[in-house]
Amino acid sequence: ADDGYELWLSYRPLADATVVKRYKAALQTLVTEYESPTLTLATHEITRATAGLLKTSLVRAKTPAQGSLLLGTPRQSPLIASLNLASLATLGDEGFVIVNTTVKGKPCIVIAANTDVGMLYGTFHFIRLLQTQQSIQNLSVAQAPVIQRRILNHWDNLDRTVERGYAGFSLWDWHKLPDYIDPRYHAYARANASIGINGTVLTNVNANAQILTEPYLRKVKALADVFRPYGLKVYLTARFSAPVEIGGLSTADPLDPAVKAWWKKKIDEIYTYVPDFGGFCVKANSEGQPGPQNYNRSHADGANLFAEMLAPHGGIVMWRAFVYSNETPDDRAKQAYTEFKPLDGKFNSNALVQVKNGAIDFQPREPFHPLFGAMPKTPLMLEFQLTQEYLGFATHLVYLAPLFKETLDADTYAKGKGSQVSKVVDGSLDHHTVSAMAGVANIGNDRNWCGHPFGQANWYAYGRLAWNHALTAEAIADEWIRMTFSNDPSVITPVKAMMLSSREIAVQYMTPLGLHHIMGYNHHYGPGPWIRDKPRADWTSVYYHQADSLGVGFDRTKTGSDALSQYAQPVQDLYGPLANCPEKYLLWFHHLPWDHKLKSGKSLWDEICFAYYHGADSARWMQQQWNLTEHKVDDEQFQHVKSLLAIQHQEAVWWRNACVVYFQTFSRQPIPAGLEKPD
Ligand code: GCW
Repeated sequence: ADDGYELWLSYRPLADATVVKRYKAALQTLVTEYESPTLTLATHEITRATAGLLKTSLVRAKTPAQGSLLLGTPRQSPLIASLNLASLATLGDEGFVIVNTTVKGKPCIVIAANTDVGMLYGTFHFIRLLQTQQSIQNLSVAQAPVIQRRILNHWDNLDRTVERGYAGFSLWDWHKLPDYIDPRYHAYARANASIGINGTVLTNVNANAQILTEPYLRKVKALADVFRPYGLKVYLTARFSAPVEIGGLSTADPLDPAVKAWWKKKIDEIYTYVPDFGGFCVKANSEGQPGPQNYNRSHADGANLFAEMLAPHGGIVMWRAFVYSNETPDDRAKQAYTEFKPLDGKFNSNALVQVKNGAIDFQPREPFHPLFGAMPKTPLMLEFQLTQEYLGFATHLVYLAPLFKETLDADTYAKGKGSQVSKVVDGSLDHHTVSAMAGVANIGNDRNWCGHPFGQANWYAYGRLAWNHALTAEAIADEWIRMTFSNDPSVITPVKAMMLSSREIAVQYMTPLGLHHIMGYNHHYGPGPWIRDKPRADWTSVYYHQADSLGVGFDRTKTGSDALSQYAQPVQDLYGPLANCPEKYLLWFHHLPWDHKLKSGKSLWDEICFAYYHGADSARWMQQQWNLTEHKVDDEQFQHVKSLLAIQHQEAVWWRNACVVYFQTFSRQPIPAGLEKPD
């Protein structure tokens, strides 16, 4: 057993003999006509996959024979050029086609693309078809990604600790780089290529300027050289005060000529090490980080400084919109919009504003961030968090694709009905030529990469959705289960049911009905609705739930903080009137009396109790689902997940008890009959 090291690429032998026989007949010869580092990766991958899945080895050839697989680009492969694959014209640098056709009179499966990286993506797609036991006859696949830059953000520090990381230490062994290349760097790049992730920000957004010094740039170059053939570009975080900290200047004012000259020189230097460097991700004037506002300049002034110097090299700057300050007494949910919306149109074309999915902070559930749709002149990135900072770390099983989809599918109404967040982010709504998505990685040096075996599904789902946000959470779960565990329906059915409900279950036992940010102080693990008296009001829980003897919830309507007015009118009409507001967002937007009647006919207090009890019971149901897979999945993984699910259930009960008892001190009502049974 590999205990998860091989991720969704373990290539265990397929069980269905009929399928294997059919695949073997079609896959006897591997045809390539040229050499390149990326083509070598693709041929190794297909060789490894067929050896594992089919226990067969392909014969290498330069011309097709019976049952051939032909890989390449029309530019380098005369056989592929002769096919005149018209669809390639529209598929760009990363798209691919997979077709069954006849080449030189022989039946052949062709994986072709305009670039080798596109061909590598096609190869992984093809392997996925095999892993999930789909037909490889009459294939006519043509795909290209909907988002251009599909990026992981590592909050990894140079001492290898990982901020909000729960899967061990950082993968990047800075001490031994550049000379020692950990084989894991290859495994990491390979996993990303298999799901189309094409960029990685190596360092924490709470940045250390040292990464920009020459010794570190040599290390970064070593990583970039490993990643390049996999189509994976390196990005870094830039600490705004670097000109002062490592440059010896007395200011970091973005409009100061000496500061500009320093950054230009630094950026030019980076490109001598990494000619395809992707650019910078910057957190500025947020949670104590330095930024342009220290010099009375705007976020746009700050972002454009980098954008200008990166543009000649084809780089971008990703300027984060996660800003809030305690000095501003306003609702924290409003602050990003308040600061950024007026800057729309002021950013250079290669400056993207990176916006978290919701306005508070990666909660189990948040309505979409009001900046989406509000800055049509600026390409907005969507930032998801794969590491489960507020969702039970690497201990709780929470499949995040339903959360991602909820945001992507949310309608901003910015240009009328049908203006979903996904269309803002892929650039189609406002006709942007650059688009990007970021996922805060849940990866560390744990043997199984993500700590929880099911954390891998979140890395996987993020990559798949950045490639194609129209995929459903269910389809992605189905693929991942088959690739990771088994094609056996008696495994797929319970595991999929568990995964698809897991996020809703976590919402129920943590923060039902629109409650948010009531986790333990600072670490954000476990319940802490009682948190008060902290250095900042918005670091307490009482700020967010506002419970008192009359009721509970954060009033964000006109009678409260009016954060609702940051949305387009139809969204206001949906969330504002109590009769329309979906109950999942109720206490996000409204402060309501404990006896307020909900759609079920129950009072708010009773419904809160039911949610917490139901959530905790459902965590037990998850254990039962998983138990159905015993002896049908790898035993080590079975035991691992089983132990974690037992903890999750205990902690769901902890959440339930803590929250119900705490809120009861305000509601002063009994727990509804039938729920009080001890657990
Ligand atoms: O979610 C919060 C985290 C911080 C993080 C910050 C951010 C990297 O608690 O640890 O800092 O967001 O996104 O910048």
